[in-house]
Formats: sequence, C-alpha cells, structure tokens
Amino acid sequence: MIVKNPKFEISAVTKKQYPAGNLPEIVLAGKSNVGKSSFINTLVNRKNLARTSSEPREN
Ligand SMILES: Nc1nc2c(ncn2[C@@H]2O[C@H](COP(=O)(O)OP(=O)(O)O)[C@@H](O)[C@H]2O)c(=O)[nH]1
Ligand SMILES: [Mg+2]
Repeated sequence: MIVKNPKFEISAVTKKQYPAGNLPEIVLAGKSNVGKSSFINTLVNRKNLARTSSEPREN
C-alpha cells in the first residue's frame, strides 16, 4: 500500500466532531501503549503523524 499524502484530520471524542464525508473507515483497537500509533505511522510512512508515547507495554 502506498499512501501519498496523509493528513491528520481530527481527534474526535464526540459524535458532532466526526468528519463529514463517505470515505472508508478503519477500526484499530488495542490497549494503551501496544503500538497502535506506531502502526499507523508505519502504514502512512511518517515518523509522527500519529503521536506515540512513553514506554512500550510489556504485557
Ligand atoms: N519494542 C517495541 N516497541 C514498540 C513497538 N511498536 C511501538 N513501540 C513503542 O511502544 C510505545 C507505545 O507505542 P504507541 O504507538 O504510542 O502505542 P499506542 O498507545 O497503542 O498508540 C512507544 O514508545 C513506541 O515506540 C514494537 O513493535 N516494538
Ligand atoms: Mg496512540
């Protein structure tokens, strides 16, 4: 997969903040610090589009 121009749209916490439009949606679920944000950055080939944090989860 080649992602050419990734953009951070919004970090939405309520329904009215959800972006309009009919683009496909992907769910990525997991505990805190398991590497969700790092995985997104790998997918879009950017170092810090999704902010990563603290120490890796050990368990
Ligand atoms: N050892 C190791 N650390 C990782 C891996 N993926 C992410 N991390 C680290 O785990 C921490 C949490 O990752 P992050 O992507 O912020 O997790 P999120 O909370 O699920 O979004 C960061 O310090 C990452 O650098 C991995 O595959 N191996
Ligand atoms: Mg994260």
